[in-house]
Amino acid sequence: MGRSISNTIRKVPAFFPFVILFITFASFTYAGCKVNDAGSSTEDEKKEEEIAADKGCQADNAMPVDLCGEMGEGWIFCDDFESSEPLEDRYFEYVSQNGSFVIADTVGRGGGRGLRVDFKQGRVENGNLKFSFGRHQDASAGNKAVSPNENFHEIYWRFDLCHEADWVGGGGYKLTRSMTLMEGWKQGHIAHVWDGGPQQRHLRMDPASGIDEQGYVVSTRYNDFDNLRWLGAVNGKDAIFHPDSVGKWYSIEVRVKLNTPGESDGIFEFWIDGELQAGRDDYNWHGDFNQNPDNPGINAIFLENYWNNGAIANQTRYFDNFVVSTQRIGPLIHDP
Ligand SMILES: [Ca+2]
Repeated sequence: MGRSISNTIRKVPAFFPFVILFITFASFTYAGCKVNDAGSSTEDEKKEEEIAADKGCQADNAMPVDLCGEMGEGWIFCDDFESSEPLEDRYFEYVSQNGSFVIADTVGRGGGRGLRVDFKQGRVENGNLKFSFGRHQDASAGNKAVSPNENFHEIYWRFDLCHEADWVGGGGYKLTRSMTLMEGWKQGHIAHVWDGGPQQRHLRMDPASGIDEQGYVVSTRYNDFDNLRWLGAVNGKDAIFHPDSVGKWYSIEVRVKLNTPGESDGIFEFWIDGELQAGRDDYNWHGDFNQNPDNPGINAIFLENYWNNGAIANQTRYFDNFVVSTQRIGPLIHDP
């Protein structure tokens, strides 16, 4: 999203000389610290950049800062977090958790802005962001939806992720999921991507559905565990949360395709830096639920920082460049 900067000039003739004096003083005091085309930054930004670099999440010149200036083929949404518009304008729910999950200057993958998450020891909910698209039954979930009259049966999404270099505790449980969200937050397919494997050092896809194999909605509310079908989890092959692997940026991409009505041919797979980690193409996500074109398809994606039994340390991770598409996106890194 493009950055928008507005300047307001007000008339204050009586104080004009003082204003000139103040501007001169302010310009002198903050010389070299304003954001400008040459790329200089404020003292705070420099401090933030140094902290991020010390922690291993250095800016990566191979990733453009202005990723969303030109949308790729099939893209329905792109957020490089460079926009100064509030997140609430483009996400139907944003939980900053008292400022723990926020947009911050210079922490992005390309050196611009990104999302910083400060996990707090013992805290379970560390903030989340909820994006919606396509047809919705729930007014609140649908009120910011992109392409609200369309049904999406196949979707790709990607984002960049970096955990600081001394990060501990595996992947910290929840990371992202797509779903079919219905009236009252009943759920159809839920494509969970969270941590798993030995010492929770891998990403794991863990598909579930609140629609039975015949296509009837059995979910009665959000996370209705008593009524969910678990379809079979698979761990990704790379241990990106191993202590030797944190401290650098990864591109995470996920694909979900709902099954053909009545067939067990639904897809769930994911890549890290363009390399396939895990995938299956035999899931019965929805029975024949999507035979009816009035029924919603895939319509929400969450980015999450929910540590089931409380974060084990005060520590930080970063997100950038969230893209949602109907086609494969790829890592988006420029060749060196
Ligand atoms: Ca960015």
